[in-house]
Amino acid sequence: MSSKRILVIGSSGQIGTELVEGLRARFGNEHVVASDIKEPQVEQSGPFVMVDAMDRRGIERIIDKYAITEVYLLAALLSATAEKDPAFAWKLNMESLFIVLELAREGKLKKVYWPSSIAVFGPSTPKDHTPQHTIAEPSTVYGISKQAGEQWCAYYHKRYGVDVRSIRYPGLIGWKSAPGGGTTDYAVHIFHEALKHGRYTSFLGPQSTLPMMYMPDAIRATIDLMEAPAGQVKERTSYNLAGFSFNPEEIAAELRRHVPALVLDYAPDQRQAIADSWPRSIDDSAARTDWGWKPDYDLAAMVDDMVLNLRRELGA
Ligand code: AKB
Repeated sequence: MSSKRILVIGSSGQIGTELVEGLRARFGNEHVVASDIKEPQVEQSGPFVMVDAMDRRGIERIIDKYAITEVYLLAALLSATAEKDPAFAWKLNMESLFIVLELAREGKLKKVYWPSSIAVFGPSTPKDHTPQHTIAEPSTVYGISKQAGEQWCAYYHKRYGVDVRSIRYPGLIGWKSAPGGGTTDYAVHIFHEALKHGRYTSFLGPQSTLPMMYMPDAIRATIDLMEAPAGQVKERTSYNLAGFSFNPEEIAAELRRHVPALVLDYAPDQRQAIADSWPRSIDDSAARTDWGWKPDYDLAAMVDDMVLNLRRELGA
């Protein structure tokens, strides 16, 4: 059994719910402490504690109590929610990162994981096969916080030797947990509505192509990056990661293999402008070369697996 002890901060969200499960399967239930200010979405097979990601003393107490060696910090306001309260989004997204980076600098943690996002890119970024290193002028507060966070991660690594690792997630699609506050959330909602009601109104227009990934790939990538030998982790800002890209029309076409009568309507809202500012597809060759990343799922395989599992879950 592993000697590492992991704390996941923000474990009740979309990624946290599945990451905790993945980490517990790999390192043992008792070796992974889940924490959040919200109750978990699923029953816990290991320790869960309530803590605010901005409560440094509370986090330190958990680190001491459970002899934590690694933190995965997932707490954040996502793109759409962050636009409703930019000042709080900046505070939460930055303060929580500083707390764990400082704890690592002080030698209380061996490793830190912090998620970035395709939101670091903006309207002036090349939209197709967006390179690892390119123009990144984000137009959302979420993107600004992720871009600044990436630079802080690189700074703490270079200046203090902090072993912090990061991935720029595309939109993530899974059936085990609900998304909250993102621009890519439609790609999860459409499955639920298609299977329950046979119709969906998309808040993004038909041609809004965005980079996406199936959650099992994202979880595997996250743990693989954290388990890679330090020398292989060459990007200390954050790694581009790609699964597949699609727009609402294309995912509806795939879904119609399972729900032939699916009706798709469009009512674009303020999230459209955010989607328009992001890349259509991502070049993840650095992640492939440095630590062997390769996705298992393409669009069709993801849709088949989502439908199979959600039909069972929903009894639909
Ligand atoms: C969002 O839509 O805000 C997130 C992301 C791409 O970071 N899913």
